[in-house]
Amino acid sequence: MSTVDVTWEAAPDTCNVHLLAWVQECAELCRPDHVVWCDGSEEEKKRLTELAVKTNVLIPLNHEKLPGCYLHRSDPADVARVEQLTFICTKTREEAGPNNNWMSPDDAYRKLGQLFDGSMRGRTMYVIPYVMGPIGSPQAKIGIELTDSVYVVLNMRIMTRMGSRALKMLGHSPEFNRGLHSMLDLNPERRFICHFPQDNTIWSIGSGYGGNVLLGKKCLALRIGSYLGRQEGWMAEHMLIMGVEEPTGETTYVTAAFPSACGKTNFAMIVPPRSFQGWKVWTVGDDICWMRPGPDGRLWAINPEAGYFGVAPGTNYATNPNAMESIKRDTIYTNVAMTPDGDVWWEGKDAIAPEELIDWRGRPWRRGSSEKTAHPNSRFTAPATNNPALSPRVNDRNGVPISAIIFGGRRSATVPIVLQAFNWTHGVYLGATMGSETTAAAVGKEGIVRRDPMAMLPFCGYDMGKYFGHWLDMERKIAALPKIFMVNWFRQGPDRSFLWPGFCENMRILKWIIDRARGRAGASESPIGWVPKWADLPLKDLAAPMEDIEDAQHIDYEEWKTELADQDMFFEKFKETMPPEIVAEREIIRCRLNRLTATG
Ligand code: GTP
Ligand code: SPV
Ligand code: MN
Repeated sequence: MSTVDVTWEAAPDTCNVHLLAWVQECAELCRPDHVVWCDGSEEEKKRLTELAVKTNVLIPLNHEKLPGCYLHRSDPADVARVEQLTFICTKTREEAGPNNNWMSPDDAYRKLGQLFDGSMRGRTMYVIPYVMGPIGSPQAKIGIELTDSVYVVLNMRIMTRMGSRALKMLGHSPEFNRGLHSMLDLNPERRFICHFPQDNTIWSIGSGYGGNVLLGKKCLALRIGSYLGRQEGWMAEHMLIMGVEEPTGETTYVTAAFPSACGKTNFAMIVPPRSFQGWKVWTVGDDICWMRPGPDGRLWAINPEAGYFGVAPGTNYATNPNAMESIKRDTIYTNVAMTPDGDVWWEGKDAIAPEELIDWRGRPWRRGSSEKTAHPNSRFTAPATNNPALSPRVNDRNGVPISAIIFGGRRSATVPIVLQAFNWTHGVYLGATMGSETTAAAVGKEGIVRRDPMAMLPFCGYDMGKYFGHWLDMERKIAALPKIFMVNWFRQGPDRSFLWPGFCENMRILKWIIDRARGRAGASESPIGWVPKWADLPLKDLAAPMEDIEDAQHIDYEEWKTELADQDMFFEKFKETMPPEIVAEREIIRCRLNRLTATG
């Protein structure tokens, strides 16, 4: 092998020949001045943080108020995931499916190879070994990310279990995800996020932001993960995982899939309202969940991540006190506003904004301005160990057993607060046809209802029809099937205010879900699923008008006929691979609604 004239700052702490050869190959392509192997030590964190401050990548915040916290301002044209520049590069277009942009692996390697060529000249290439999942877990996966961004290194340090412990777990194995990332010049014209599931490889170029570049997260844990999951008999999902402890001490584990910026972090960290004496919710994960049937017939889940990359706007002590506690120290803030004394601010942090701020772009801002102070997709990166409600079982190698799965979207109309699927197949249909209004988490217009099956539309690494088939196949492999539910916290009244108070009050709905999963609570049948009888819901002390709650839970048959018709285009798109059960579920509901609304 020819060697490239780069400085290896320190000898790598591994003699894994597969890894060494691949790093060498990537260094020859990108031509960095230096190659630095990250060990995950405190000393390294200190050194890289100082470098980031010196190069204006990080701005130190007020360390009396926010010890160890920094602000990062990304390029204003690089503030969210870009779905139209994200590709699945399988051998055939059919494998990627109509839900993904596709490029052939040859074309993608050629096209991005030209962009990577010399992209790190004058820069340092960091080698980040990381583990997704508890160290030593049979469900964990190892990845190596090569990047020219210190911001990425410092974020991966929080979001994953990285450094020497990952190299140690890898040993001499060739089985690791090969992730290559360069910011290049951050030009959106030269931005691509390409996944090669058949090579367990990810190439990301031209962005420095979140899900585009923290390759363990959406790229490995979801897109590549879902592809591997189907082959290996497990599930990679865009879900939070929580443990709900009752006064008896019994804990029930639940997962929930809500699309980006639709409430996972908030729900995962929920603090039960006062009337729930003796109840406690433990966060296992807030974004990603890997599930596998266990030898006992139950479905077991791990959180592959070690931190939270959470939405800042709307976060405050009333909505999410556990998040506020989690972001008090050792947190990287991205694209939030800054106060003159080095504190952070965003829309919804306090009732009124400070008089003066520096906005997310670094420009002076005065109260009364109509401009947003923080970007709507501004984020915090905080270690999970900061969370006062962190589940004591986050590091369990086998994860936690799941009793209920919740799907939920952001719907201003039609969808009730909660319903339960009649059975597994109907539950898969509910998840598959889930709709949600678009948010700032991805580039594009906000507030448009789009079908976002299982909150996985931007993250499923293969044909979505086959993915539904995989969900249906799981029924055979899980003896103790979790019960499936659908929720909606976002229904609005005629004045466009939310009908359901949400946040901690969601606990009332969660309790019904747990009672149903444990076979304890009543329900009545509606044409679209089981719904709680009012007496089954713990609504005592809820400070919201009962009419609003009734409106939020109302099922309007005519609206539901329109909802089913709205799914047409979606069914059309996946007709080649859509399992017949999903089509049949819809037809049964459609016929039922037609008969119930027939006149005469
Ligand atoms: P990603 O990190 O993008 O995957 O988002 P997420 O699903 O974790 O969403 P998150 O919990 O960060 O919430 C996103 C936005 O929804 C925030 O602005 C919250 O304040 C708001 N939100 C969360 N839960 C509720 C709720 O119950 N009711 C209402 N009205 N808003 C909510
Ligand atoms: C999401 O968009 O679902 C996120 C943020 O969790 S990102 O990591 O940018 O994908
Ligand atoms: Mn997410």
